[in-house]
Amino acid sequence: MALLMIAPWAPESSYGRLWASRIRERMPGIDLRHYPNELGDTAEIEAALAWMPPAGLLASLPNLKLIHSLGMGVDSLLSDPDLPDGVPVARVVDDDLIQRMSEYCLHALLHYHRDADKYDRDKAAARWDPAMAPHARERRIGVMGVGAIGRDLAAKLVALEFDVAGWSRSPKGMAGVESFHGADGLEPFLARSQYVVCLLPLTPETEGILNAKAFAAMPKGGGIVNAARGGHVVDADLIAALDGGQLAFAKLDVFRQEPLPPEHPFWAHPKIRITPHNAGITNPATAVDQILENYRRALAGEPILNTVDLSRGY
Ligand code: NDP
Ligand code: OXD
Repeated sequence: MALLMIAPWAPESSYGRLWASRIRERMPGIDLRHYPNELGDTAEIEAALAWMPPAGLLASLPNLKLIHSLGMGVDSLLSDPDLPDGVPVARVVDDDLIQRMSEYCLHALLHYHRDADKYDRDKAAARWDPAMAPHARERRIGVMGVGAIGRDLAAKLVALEFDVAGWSRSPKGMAGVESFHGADGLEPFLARSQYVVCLLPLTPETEGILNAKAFAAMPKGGGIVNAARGGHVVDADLIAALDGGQLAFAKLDVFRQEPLPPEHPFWAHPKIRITPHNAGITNPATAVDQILENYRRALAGEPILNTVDLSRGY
């Protein structure tokens, strides 16, 4: 029995070595193989730990009992048209990663809430021009997706006294957070949210959800933070909303194509801030135990933790 790691980073990179050393430390004697060089006999592979696997690869492993995402998102696994039937798909749900994601979003939101770009411009012009920022309770923030990450972010925003709403598929009862849900709840949610943070999974229902219609529904002069997936944003609609003044800013961590190509107009856009999909990088030190617990469960035929509902896509 073997665990196959299918990852876009090289096993000899520092991140690759961190994963391998942590896995071997926590499960001595494990037959850990890296795709493609150590694939070996595919019949011996009983679990795959994957991020962006080549389409069809998982289906070529005849004795697979578990497909485990290397991160919280699973879109790069579920987009495989040949995803094998009947094999559970699990994801990482890790407090370390959740904290990093909330921190990223808070940093972005506070940046705009306190008008940090103005003070950068003022510094460049040696201009001393203090202005009073609105109180947090006058700032209406909308969190799209209040699952593991969005719920944590919303609670932290409430603790800072922001006026917070969440949008999800099912209604929520979070203290201090106005709950909107379903297709009918989207427009009123957007209409009350000056700043919108996207923390949705990428599914056929959420693809392109941040589009011209959504931006037009938001109050003029607001902005978005997208730390979920690039496929949530319609790029041309975002640029038009920024250029036309409907939106004042966008902070983007994720893109339809990653790395973001040098010729992409987002790079040079003055109202867009970019980070290279590092809002929350899975930390092997904290995530490996739950992955190996699932590996043990798969081998023992026990129920798997943090499984994905394939019909919902998350
Ligand atoms: P969860 O699965 O825990 O939560 C998803 C939330 O989205 C839920 O509240 C769910 O509603 C809601 N949702 C899903 N589909 C819809 C829909 N059609 N309409 C309305 N609401 C919907 O996800 P996580 O919080 O764990 O992660 C969210 C995403 O963050 C990941 O899928 C990944 O893409 C991204 N991510 C990005 C990282 C980065 O570094 N940039 C790092 C980690 C994650 P309900 O509660 O009703 O089910
Ligand atoms: C994730 C990510 O989904 O890093 O975990 O994007």
